[in-house]
Amino acid sequence: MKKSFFLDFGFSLGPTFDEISILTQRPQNMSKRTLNVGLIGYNFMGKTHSNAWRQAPRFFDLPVDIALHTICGRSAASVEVARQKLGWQFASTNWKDVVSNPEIDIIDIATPNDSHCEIAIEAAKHGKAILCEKPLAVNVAQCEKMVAAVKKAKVPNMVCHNYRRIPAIALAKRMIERGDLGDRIYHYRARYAQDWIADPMFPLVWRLQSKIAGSGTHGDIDAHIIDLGRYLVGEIKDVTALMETFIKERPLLEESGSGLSAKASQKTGKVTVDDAVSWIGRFKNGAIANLEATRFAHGRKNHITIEINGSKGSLAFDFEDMNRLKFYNAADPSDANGFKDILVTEENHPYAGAWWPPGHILGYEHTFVNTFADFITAVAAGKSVHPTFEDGMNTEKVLSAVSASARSREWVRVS
Ligand code: SOE
Repeated sequence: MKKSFFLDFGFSLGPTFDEISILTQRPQNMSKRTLNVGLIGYNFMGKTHSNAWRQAPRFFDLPVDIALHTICGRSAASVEVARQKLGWQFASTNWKDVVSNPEIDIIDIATPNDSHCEIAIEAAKHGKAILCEKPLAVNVAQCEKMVAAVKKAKVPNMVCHNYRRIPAIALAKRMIERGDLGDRIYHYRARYAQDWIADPMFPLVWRLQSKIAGSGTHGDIDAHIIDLGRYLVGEIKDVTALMETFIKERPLLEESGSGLSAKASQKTGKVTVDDAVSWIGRFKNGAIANLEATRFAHGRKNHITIEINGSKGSLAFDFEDMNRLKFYNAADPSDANGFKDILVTEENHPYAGAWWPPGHILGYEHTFVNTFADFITAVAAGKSVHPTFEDGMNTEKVLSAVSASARSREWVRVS
């Protein structure tokens, strides 16, 4: 380190230039340990995750700091662009180098579904904490291997079902546990609707290919409302389902395109996943499940609606108005009852206290930041946090039972 100008005269009034630059790079509490993250994947989810890793230690009082160490993807040029734009120190095109890098503490998997299993198992072997995008894998057998791997290695793990950490959803969980809806839940009704593939000319992206995605709308977005049902109401016992692929052939993807805004070429290929799924089922606690997921609902962009009816009241939620939770209390006087509109931004609401003053609302990205803050806290303590890989596997079991029922047209037990 360079000597201070003042030290030459036997006293010091402040730090040297080098010391100043170190101080400005590390504005956080110097005594905090820093955990290095390696992110595999850099598209839509790569972007949401990069933002969350950066923001979580800025807004939440976490026991450790986070460094965005390495971002990894298949194309050297694209991953370098992502590195610069999303703020990572290093870029790599080899995920095996990233998961075996001794400098890295946490592996974040944001790749297409068919690669989750291999990457997670390898990361567990190297003792890394693992955060994995949903669905956990493409089938139950893969999920079981992943659960076995993280259990054997005793590494913290979590599946990124970010909607659990919407403050209104976390408040719904608190209210249900407190008994605000009564001691019986009768109904869990959930709909997840989008429209980004409603155009038959939308190309055959990886999410429409069963080899890569496992399933279509089902694993992509039905998985989220299944996870929320398991979180808020309980485990599902049996199901009966209907699945449909409306557009069976689509233009192939133009070389340069990807993601949800991809471009079509002249050639076509087969769609090998579902476009929509509707199913009913029974929870182990006797409640009835009624779920629908579709990407063919024109006008619905990311529409998640939930209603839960219990013996003493009801809750209703709409993601496109995600700062609010509606509560109907059956005990209110009959001439003055109705749904109460709770603006979930008070300091004592889940997660809200880490953000802005009441009424200064949150958005989609905060669901990831809240999720990552909980994960970082858990990793610092050497623990997993819900939804764990085991939760991801149990959600996959429901997905699998629903698919089996759609094929057989019979009731299927979730096993
Ligand atoms: C595409 O349907 C997608 O990005 C999903 O993969 C996410 O899980 C969902 O939350 C938003 O839509």
